Amino acid sequence: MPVAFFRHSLFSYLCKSQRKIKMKEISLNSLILLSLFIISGCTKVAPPEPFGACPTPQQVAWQRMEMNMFCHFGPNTFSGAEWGDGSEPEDLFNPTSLNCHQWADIAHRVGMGGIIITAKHHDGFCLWPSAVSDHTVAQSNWQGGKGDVLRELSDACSDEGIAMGVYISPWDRNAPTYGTPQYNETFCRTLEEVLTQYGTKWKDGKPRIFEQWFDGANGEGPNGKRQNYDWPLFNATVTRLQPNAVIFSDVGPGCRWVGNESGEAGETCYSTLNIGGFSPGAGSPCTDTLNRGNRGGTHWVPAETDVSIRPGWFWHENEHPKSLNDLMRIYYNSVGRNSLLLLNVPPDRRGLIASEDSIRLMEFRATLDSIFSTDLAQKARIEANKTRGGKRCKAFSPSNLLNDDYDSYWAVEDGESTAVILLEFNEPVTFNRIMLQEYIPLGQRITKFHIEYMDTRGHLHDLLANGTTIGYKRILLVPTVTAKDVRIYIEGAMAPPVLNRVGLFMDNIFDSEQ
Ligand code: FUL
Repeated sequence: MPVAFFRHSLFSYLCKSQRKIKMKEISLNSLILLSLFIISGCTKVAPPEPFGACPTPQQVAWQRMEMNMFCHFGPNTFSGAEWGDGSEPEDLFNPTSLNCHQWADIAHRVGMGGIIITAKHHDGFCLWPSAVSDHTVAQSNWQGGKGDVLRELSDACSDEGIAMGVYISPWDRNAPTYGTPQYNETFCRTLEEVLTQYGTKWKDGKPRIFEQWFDGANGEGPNGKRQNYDWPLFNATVTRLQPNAVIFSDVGPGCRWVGNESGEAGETCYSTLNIGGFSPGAGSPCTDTLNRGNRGGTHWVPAETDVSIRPGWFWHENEHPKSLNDLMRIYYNSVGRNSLLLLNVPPDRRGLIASEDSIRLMEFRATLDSIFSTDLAQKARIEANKTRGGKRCKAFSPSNLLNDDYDSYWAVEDGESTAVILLEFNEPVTFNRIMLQEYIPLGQRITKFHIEYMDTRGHLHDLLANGTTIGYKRILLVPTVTAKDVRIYIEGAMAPPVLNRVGLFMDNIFDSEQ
């Protein structure tokens, strides 16, 4: 309802009422309420309806974590392999000074909200004393067979306030029943053990797992057979035991593989995916689809970019962490493209993150802080040519794009699919990064945008052409410019655009040519 009409009808209601009721009968309270109603101008304007497949609150919380740490750790750390064949002697696993607090502390300092550990990789070795396997820490000499990596990580995550997730590979090159229907049952018992005993302790004393990581790999087991995985049973088991866990696989249901291991989400990246007829592993959609998602797809299955800080997933003696520039590229190509970054930082044979990795991570954090702690958009006067409820409607005002309240956003009227946002500056600002965020609890909507700016001499220039998706967060790398104003043209959307943040930043460090 247009504000003018709304205000007019309120006024006439007031006048009519005044005729009927004597002034003294109207309580002071109701007068105050009515005045507030008139001043706000849009108290009754409903928020936009959610559009299409939308995230669960758990998926929103997960996406807002932005970066998590992956820890590949197990017999491969000691053998130098990437894929153990399951015949490794248990004694091979022998970290000399395991300290999961060090992992959690590093994750915390780098701004990662969670750690996902390879509780069981393809070699089948369990990092906890599993009752359904005889290939575990309990059969090793490490800590006299009394050690439990998952317990230590659960305690460390609880102490440091870090969420804990688990990678549990269905492919098991050690399990004797692998390749028979019985294995699916055994695998569920494995899940049950982990998902009931481990995780970050919450106030209610119960351990929580924030993400269950399912690898779709399906090779041969010890008897040369492949397994027919019962994915519905596996997923139902996770959901029953850890209802808040986001389940990762090639096709979700909680989040999806981004389609490569090089740290690159699609420039166009939808969080929605058509999952009908697909399954994890060989039955998944092609990697290009995983990379980009499906426009208006049937399910909310956002992309997770898993990539290692080192060449391998596991720690290897002669490998070293990637450069700071590479980490920045990965950040822009994942978090900056509507994806969560799951950065693997493999502990070494001591059971510690090597200092060269932790130093690189601290440099990475310092660089992110130096770029993103000064938002030049904060200096702008902001306007939009359209606002839901009209210009005076505070609830959906473009000024919401400049605050840090996640749940306040700018929106337009139903039926609209285009709009222009203008940021004007008293003093010109110099920047080369533009950040945009859609308010994803209401779905992903924007499909096309471009950006222009006015230089200090009053000339208009294209800054970015052919923008497609935004999603939870989009960070656009543009040439360094000095602008008197910035104009964001939303040219296409599947439903009325809803944005909750606009930011402008200057990055003097990352070199895209390197
Ligand atoms: C893959 C595995 O085969 C790799 O070893 C690694 O764990 C990676 C994250 O997932 O599918």
